[in-house]
Amino acid sequence: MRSLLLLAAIGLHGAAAEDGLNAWLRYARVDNAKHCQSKLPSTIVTLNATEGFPVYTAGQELSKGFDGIIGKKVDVDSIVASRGRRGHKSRDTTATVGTVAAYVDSNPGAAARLPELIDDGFHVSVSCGNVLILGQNERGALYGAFHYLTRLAQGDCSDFTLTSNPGAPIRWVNQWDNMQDGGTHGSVERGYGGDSIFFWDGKVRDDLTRAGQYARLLASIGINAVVVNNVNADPKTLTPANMDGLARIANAFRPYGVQLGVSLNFAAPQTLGGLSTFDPLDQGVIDWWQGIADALYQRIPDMVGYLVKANSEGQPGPMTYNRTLADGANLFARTLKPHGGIILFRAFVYDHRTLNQTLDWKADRANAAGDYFEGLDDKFDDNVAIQIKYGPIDFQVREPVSPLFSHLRKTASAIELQITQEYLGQQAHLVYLAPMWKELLDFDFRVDGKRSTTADIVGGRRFPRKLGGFAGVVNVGTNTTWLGSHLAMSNLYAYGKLAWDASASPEGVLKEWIKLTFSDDHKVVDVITKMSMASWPAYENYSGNLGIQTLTDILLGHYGPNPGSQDGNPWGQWTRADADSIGMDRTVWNGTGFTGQYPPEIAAMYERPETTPDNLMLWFHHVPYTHKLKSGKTVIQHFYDAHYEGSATAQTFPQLWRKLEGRRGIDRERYEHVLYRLVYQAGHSLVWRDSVNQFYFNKSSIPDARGRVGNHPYRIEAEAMSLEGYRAYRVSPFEAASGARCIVTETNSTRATASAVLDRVATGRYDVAVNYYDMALGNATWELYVGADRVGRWKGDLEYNLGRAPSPYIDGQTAARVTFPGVKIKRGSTLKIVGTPDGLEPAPVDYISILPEGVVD
Ligand code: GCV
Repeated sequence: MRSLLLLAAIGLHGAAAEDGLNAWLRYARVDNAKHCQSKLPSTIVTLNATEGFPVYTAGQELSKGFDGIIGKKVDVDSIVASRGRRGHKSRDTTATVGTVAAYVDSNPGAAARLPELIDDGFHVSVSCGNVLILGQNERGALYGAFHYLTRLAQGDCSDFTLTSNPGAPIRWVNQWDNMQDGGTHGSVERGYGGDSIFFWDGKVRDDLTRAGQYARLLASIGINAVVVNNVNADPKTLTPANMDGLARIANAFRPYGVQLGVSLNFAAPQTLGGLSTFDPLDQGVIDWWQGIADALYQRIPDMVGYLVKANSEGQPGPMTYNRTLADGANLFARTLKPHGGIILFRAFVYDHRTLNQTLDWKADRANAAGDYFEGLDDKFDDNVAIQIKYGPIDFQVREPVSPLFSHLRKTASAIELQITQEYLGQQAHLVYLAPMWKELLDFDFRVDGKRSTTADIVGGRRFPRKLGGFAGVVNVGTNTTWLGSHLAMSNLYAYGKLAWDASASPEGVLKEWIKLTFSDDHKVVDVITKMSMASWPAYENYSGNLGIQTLTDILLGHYGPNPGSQDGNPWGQWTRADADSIGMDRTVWNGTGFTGQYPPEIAAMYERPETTPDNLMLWFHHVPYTHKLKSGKTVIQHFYDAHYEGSATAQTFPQLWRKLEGRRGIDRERYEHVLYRLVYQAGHSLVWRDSVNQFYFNKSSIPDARGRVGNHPYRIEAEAMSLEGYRAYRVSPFEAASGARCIVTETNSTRATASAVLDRVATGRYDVAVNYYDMALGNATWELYVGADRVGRWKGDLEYNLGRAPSPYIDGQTAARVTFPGVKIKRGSTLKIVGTPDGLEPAPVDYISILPEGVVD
């Protein structure tokens, strides 16, 4: 269907429909193409290129890019550098692309003039139609070609010279792809863009076209490796047949210089190999793993290495045998060493079963990584890097940077970021993450009283180390948009750009992405920039502020609001909210001691509420709701206000986006796709606002100073309407419904009606909003009538249109809103909802809002 649309549809103002597959590499024709034609070279020469390797690919990309972006056909001539160029007339202008070594081979005198490049670095010089693109290695040459094309695609065909080296050698992405669909996590764990592009039914897919296309996108932003399978690894990934399959994925990646990595299951020697143990110090186990490494490298000589999650969330690990994490990591490091591979060993180690909130005030999951890695800094082999999630808990909307970065001076580290928006709206909410990442990367730990930013630590600059860098959990899927949303792709683009150069500006990178993905139409750039830059602060405001974490349902889908789910379980994402106070006391003097894991200057700052930034207050301190913040507001009033502000910002997104209808680069298909999500987000942000505010109002009994919380004069509660075939239903958690209740049909097969006479509504035009629940167990239908007129009809089909985790419950995850603008209402007319259940979806309705112009509630 989608591809038919792609072929057939011509969007607004002739803009061809786009499905997102080419993301920012569309090579769309620029406005000044004619002007640029004469500035392009007339030949492309690749030096020592071999088909299937990056220099060859660079030549092909240049040719394709020149054709698409500028409309000039330029052929590629691949030559062996030492034999020199053949058959070119001196008046030809040339784009030469290759490695420094190949170039110097044919131009020995040039060596002294070339700038210094490190691994993957590139040099590009464009002058009067001649283009020289050199990489320190083949991959670097391809990066240089993409850089040049990226400029052309933004309409810039001016001369320039640039030398660029990466800020860190490890620039990987992780995919949490399962070999087998099903179970609680489906095809891609925490993936919201469809099934795995690599695996299906326990095997590597036959058709790996998407794997190659993914590698192309990644190479264009400087990513050099992909770990293709879930860190919750299936031991069967390592059967001979699957290793053959992995080799096919590596073949699909290789033309783009992207290396393949594999996640391992620590217990595989036992579960797959049939050994009696998986003790990392057992010789039989060591030999087994050596056999695996040899077998993999025999098939994939350029495999990058491994990623290992151990002793975490039920995964096996070395501690099962009382061995250290270093024993575990070094086991693999040594098997990789002869092949030149490296291992990223995750610091996400904690026990989710025994943490006890009630019995132990000092228990704290945030302490786990620091505790488990204590004393191990000089114990890891030099081909190990520790992969550390940015915060000590788990990809929350705001966390302090993990102190472990400052503990590892001898051991390399990599920061783990999450592009897939597990706790940040699952791509159904626009949340541009680069500003958050930037804050994390710029954080200065003040180790030994000296500037020690996260970026400098993982880049191996603060404590000189040859490894280190970035790991981003991406989780693309088979959806043509890759992540399930066109706008979410700005996060992947920004991730690559920051991994290459952590000093890049999130806004600058965003603008570049907009121009490449849509167009350089100034309105398009302004609007998407405005929405995106406002999106993380807005999401933080309506999902969990002051460092309390994303107040989502941590036991189920990690998506909708459910503040109560944080506490009372051993997962340790606690808030310790009670009737008077809230927050985790992580101080040394009275709390869990976590602040003491930071170097002294930072520890002192976080130890006292007076010096802790407001945005992390509840992360570090347990304070009364009436505690005054630096802003002058109390904690509870800040909660109320922030949730109103954040959701008000989200209301502006669809309005802003609508201004782009018909603008250059905004084709109908992408316009509708984005609008659908932004409208949904605006509605769901209100669900967040009301749930969180109601929850804390209920806990604290402190009213909102501005009288908004619990006071909704425009709402008609569904349970207060006249019901025929509907019945009232108590929602759990209570705050996920206005008034704690909704209505559901009495049976799964009969239509039901809820009606109310609008005798207190003055005649006029109103926006009518209906809050309902769209569960994943059926496709109910709702119809809304005013008098005899049907205002609208909609279906419970969000599960097909949004990639967010499906849920079978009536709760904050499935709560949604549909709005009908400008409905004519006469005083005294009857408002009626007709619900037709389907499957196990009983057409639930929460409330209806009759909103005068400009009011949203
Ligand atoms: C792959 C969180 C996620 C899990 C994930 C885990 C991890 O807990 O919810 O889905 O597992 O982190 O990073 O290992």
